[in-house]
Amino acid sequence: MDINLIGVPIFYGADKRGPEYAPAKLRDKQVVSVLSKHNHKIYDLGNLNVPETKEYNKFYAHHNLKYVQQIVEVNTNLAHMVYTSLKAESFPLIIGGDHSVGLGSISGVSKAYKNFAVIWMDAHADINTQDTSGSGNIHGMPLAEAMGLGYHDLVNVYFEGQKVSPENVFILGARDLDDGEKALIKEKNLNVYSPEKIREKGLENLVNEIVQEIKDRNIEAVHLSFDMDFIDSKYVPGTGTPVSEGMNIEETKVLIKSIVETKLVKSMDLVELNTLLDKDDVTADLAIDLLDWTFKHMR
Ligand code: DIR
Ligand code: MN
Ligand code: MN
Ligand code: MN
Repeated sequence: MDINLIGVPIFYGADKRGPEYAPAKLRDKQVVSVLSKHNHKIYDLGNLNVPETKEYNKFYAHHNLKYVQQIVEVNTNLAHMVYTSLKAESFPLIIGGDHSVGLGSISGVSKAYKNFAVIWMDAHADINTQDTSGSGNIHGMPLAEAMGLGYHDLVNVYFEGQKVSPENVFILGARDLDDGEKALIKEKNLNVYSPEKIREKGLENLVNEIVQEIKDRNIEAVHLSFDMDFIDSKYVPGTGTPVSEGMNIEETKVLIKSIVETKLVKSMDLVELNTLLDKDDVTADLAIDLLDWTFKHMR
């Protein structure tokens, strides 16, 4: 497979320094040769430009959306990179950065595929809007914007309107939800599976169930968006908002393997590796290990 590696060194969505160093860290750790082992051809497209801004401009456009203009600009460019990669029959692998990049990735996928699903592996649901967010951090909002909910400039990134329909979104691992997010899950009847629910169903069973649903709907592609905080906080010191009660590394690998083996995954984000918070590179090494595992099972 041809893989386009796209680095997005952004921290604006998290409003906490650290995730912007993840692309360089993973390249230092030889991400390109690790992925090449599995008979893939890796094209490292480098990093997207992230515009500089002053911290006092944080709320320039909206009082509860930090750095919204910069995030719109980066995601517009990212969306086009993802779209052109898919058109060239390459696999876009997006290395964040914080999870605000999920909006650009999904937007690019949305232009390439009419009928696709998103599997969002995260301790959070990332479905806040400017009206429900307690933090104003846009990394807690990308899935809502991709579903057409939230601030106009974010909802209309790359092209106008909704990028993915709510029934095609599957959120795995969520265990830290804000009140507004809980209300939206009810209202839209979103597919959200906590670690507890995943274990109860059985890991492979759950993936089979999701795959059955998406095959019934003639879905042609799956975008996999992986937030490092999906994994239990005791294994991931190097992430901005760690949450306990998550799945362990083995469980995570079982899930990823069964998702990837469906052959439906055509694009992926790996986000929220915070190198400044990391301890002895354990989270960076884990990210490399997970990418190695993911692309070993990708055919
Ligand atoms: C929280 C945290 N729900 C927020 N979200 C995070 O700020 O909206 N997402 N950390 O990954
Ligand atoms: Mn996230
Ligand atoms: Mn998260
Ligand atoms: Mn919050």
